[in-house]
Amino acid sequence: MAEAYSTGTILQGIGGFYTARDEDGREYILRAQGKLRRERMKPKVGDRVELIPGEGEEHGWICRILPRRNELVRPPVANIDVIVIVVAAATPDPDLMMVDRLMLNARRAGIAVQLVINKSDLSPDNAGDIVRQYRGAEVSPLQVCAATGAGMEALRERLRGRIHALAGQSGAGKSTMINALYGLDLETGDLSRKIDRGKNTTRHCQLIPVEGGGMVLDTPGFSLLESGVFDPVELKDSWPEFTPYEGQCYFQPCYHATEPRCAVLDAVAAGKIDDRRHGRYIALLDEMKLRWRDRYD
Ligand SMILES: Nc1nc2c(ncn2[C@@H]2O[C@H](COP(=O)(O)OP(=O)(O)OP(=O)(O)O)[C@@H](O)[C@H]2O)c(=O)[nH]1
Ligand SMILES: [Mg+2]
Ligand SMILES: [Zn+2]
Repeated sequence: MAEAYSTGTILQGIGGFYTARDEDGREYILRAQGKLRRERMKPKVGDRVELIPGEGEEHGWICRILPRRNELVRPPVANIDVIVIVVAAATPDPDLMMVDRLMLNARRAGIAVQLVINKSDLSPDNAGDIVRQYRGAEVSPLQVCAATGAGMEALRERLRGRIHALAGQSGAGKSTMINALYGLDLETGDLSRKIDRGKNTTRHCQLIPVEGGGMVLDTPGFSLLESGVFDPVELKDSWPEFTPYEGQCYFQPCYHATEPRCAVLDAVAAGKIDDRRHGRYIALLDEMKLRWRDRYD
């Protein structure tokens, strides 16, 4: 057997068979070699792997999984460059608590965030307000309208050549956006239509190569809402707005919650940090403190 190794990216895996794609766009059907299975190294969508192509109709083999830059458990994907958090300016009402949770979990996984405010046609005021709330959050907020295509060119440029996944509330317009960006034909619609379709909507998560060398992750119900339990004092590290004030509080470490002479609270009072964004931080902090306290239950 030819031991000609190639390197590829896993696009999808179904029933132990993986599809990988190499730099030149060649696709391979592969199975994981026994030694990977024995080491319980399960390839994930997004994994870079060394592979031996199959001959003729034969499938090939995944020999090695290259080190991951990051990985998520649910969905099981690796090496995502950007998580695009999509929030609608209206319909559904924007759930910014969910947005902040998604941001937190992306950050903790070591993945960059691009915030996109969709349906800006329905409420330009809300859209502008959301942009203001995330100033300083290092998410480069972008207002778009996936329905008309407004802002899509700018978004496409930011995502060019990168592996990205879209996350956000149901109905925010993620599928509409992917279709508008790349001329695809993913299913969109309102909730009632989706319920009508019943169980047929379950699909596997897969990476779709798009123009410019990037790939978009298509996965039904990509929630990214689970975060591990961690020491709540680390929570503030995921709020880039606080960074300029770190080390200036009277207490060290400081939760930036109720402490006296807190530089972050002063910045909130002075309007330098958005008070609603800080308020959601406090809500998440309280939640994390409870979970941390109960972690051995
Ligand atoms: N007015 C307006 N409607 C939009 C816009 N983008 C999407 N929609 C509509 O919003 C509805 C939901 O869009 P989808 O793309 O299915 O939403 P989704 O985020 O993929 O929803 P899930 O798959 O359930 O998570 C559809 O009826 C779209 O036509 C927009 O920019 N403006
Ligand atoms: Mg969708
Ligand atoms: Zn503080």
